[in-house]
Amino acid sequence: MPSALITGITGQDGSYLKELLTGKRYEIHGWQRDECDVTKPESLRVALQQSQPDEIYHLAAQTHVGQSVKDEAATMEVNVQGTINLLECAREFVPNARIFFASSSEIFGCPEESPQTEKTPLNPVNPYGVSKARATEAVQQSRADGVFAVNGILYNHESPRRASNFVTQKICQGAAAIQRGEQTGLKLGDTSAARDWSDARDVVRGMWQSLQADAADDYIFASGQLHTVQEVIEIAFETAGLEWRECVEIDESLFRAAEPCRLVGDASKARKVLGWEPQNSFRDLIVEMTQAAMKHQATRSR
Ligand code: GDR
Repeated sequence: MPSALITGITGQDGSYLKELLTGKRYEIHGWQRDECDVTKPESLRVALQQSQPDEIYHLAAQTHVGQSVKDEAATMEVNVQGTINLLECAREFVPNARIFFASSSEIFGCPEESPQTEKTPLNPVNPYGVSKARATEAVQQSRADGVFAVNGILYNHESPRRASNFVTQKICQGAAAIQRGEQTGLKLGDTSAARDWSDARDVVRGMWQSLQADAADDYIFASGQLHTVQEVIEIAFETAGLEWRECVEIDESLFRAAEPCRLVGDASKARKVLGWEPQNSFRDLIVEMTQAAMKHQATRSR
């Protein structure tokens, strides 16, 4: 029976990955921060020695871009030092383990080219992007030293399990709450911002596929399509049967100091080498998230 260790197992991606690997009969070891802290090498050592995983999925991170501006030190500690600690401990105590690292499109920031490929130069524009860029390079260094270490360069990916501080879920849950009369309006930042959004369940499948390949490499997982926050609003409010113009308010305090530009990914390599095939479309995903939010809120208020 293969075994896998997932850091950040309670997050959106960790929870879907756990289900995917359970279905493939893996023995799963998961860490939440209170059980094992990647910023503490000693706790990592104990956890790795005890679990002896064949595959490690390193998903634990400070994942909120806006928060990284407010707390740069903590973002660097968890995202950079935590990843380096994990790579070093794994090399020492489970040298044959295959490692997946959840990198991010934010490493490209304002890139020279669009769409981006695995060869696009890194140019992050916020502390989160800088932290993921440094960790991505640490993973590449580890690979050069002989470790099977993969960077999955993940563009935005969403699902009904997305936390509500990310914009798609904020909008879908907001529309559902307004429809139920629990909320009167929804305040948002820059609605002209555009992103390349995929379904988290498609991305998680790619994570697993990348560790089954013959050799370790970097892979972009993205839809290849740019959509705006405004499009998310229109789909979610239409699904909830509401007129968005009557509900959405722009709040300039929610604008970010530095927005990345034209972050859209070319996932040809993942498709060709790994046979990765995303299944869900942007529109269907936002409809599903809104319907799930309406159902969840209805159940909660019963
Ligand atoms: P992002 O996701 O920063 O791209 O990072 P987020 O959903 O937070 O923002 C997407 C865009 O929406 C704009 N926006 C708002 N965002 C939030 N959170 N709240 C608002 O009210 C709001 N109004 C407008 C933002 O300015 C931005 O342009 C996600 C995370 O999952 C990262 O961990 C991951 O690495 C990247 O995606 C790829």
